[in-house]
Amino acid sequence: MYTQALNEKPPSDTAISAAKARPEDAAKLARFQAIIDAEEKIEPNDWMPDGYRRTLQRQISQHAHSEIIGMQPEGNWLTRAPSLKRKAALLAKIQDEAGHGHYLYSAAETLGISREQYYEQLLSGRAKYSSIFNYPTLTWADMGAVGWLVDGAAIMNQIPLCRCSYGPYARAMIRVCKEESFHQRQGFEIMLTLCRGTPAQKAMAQDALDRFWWPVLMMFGPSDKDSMHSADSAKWKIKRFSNDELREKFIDATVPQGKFLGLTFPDPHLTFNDTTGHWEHGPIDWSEFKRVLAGDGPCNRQRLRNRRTSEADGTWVREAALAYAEKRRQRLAAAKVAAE
Ligand code: FAQ
Repeated sequence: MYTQALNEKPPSDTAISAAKARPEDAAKLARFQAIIDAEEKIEPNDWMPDGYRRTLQRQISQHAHSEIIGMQPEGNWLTRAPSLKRKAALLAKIQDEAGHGHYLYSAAETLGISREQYYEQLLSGRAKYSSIFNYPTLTWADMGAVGWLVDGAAIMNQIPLCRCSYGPYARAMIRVCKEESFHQRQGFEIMLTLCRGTPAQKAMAQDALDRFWWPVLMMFGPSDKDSMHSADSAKWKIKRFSNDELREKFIDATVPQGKFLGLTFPDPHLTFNDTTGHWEHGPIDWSEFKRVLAGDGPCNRQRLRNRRTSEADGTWVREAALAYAEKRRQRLAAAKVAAE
């Protein structure tokens, strides 16, 4: 239960596909890879190796679960937003995240697993969702930090996914990225307002950065040497950049923004390397990442409990909708018989 643990490194999906390949599949596999190498899209009805399908089912559904669970940390501040304007913006952002979850479940369903099965994987604790959503949002400044940093990291990871080889995922990402960019800006604007406010407000913004910085860096996933899926995902052009490359791009983009805010980063080793032109960071505490994935982060239990409660509370709505659809179907069928 609650397991998000890192699994043992399995045999690579390419290796499994190759081992299982029957002679007639070799030609299909070659054709499949040629489509990908030519930068064309794989569509739901196209032939694809099992490993490609499983990778996408896993990644897209985890991504969808992240959007849905990711509504909770911000939902925590809806009733305490400091003004009507802030409340309206936060509400709209959270609704956008729900929309992203649903586009992503739709994309994942095209791979042969139903939305109900994906929900079941989440609710039973078998499926992962992004580690970042297991951290609490303690102050209003966290709404700034989530938008600025969490959505900022999400965009960095998702812009390349707009070019992912699987058509439905790539297309869903285009709208998601447009909305995430807006979320990032509203978060940065909350931080800017706080940093230009009273010393107490600026201290609140600094505290939010201090608590979110390292967990946000972990969002990009394990370092490349420990990333078990990256090799296959790169070959299949699902991933265009490695976890470490995206983490570095994010740090390079974000450090100047933090400096503009007049904030400091909670990393004494953060230094600009003039030779490489990149910021270098101190060691990431991967034991914390593993702990959170294993279900022992600050909010893992609460997040899943809330999700299960919402699912149970919504049962009557789903049942009523199905009963209404059935009545309507019967009425239309009866009207058709009467008209004949
Ligand atoms: N948390 O071999 P890799 C958002 C797992 S959306 C939890 O490197 P991969 C919007 C990984 O699944 C945020 N688990 O794996 C928003 C795998 O486990 P598995 C979500 C993680 O797939 C903003 C294992 O570790 N975004 O924020 C994490 O090649 C504000 C080995 O890792 C996406 O899902 C993690 N951070 O690369 C919403 C983007 N990192 O499955 C609300 C799409 C790794 O074998 C408010 N996903 N793991 O059991 C991806 O790009 C990739 O899946 C990575 C991981 C980069 C996350």
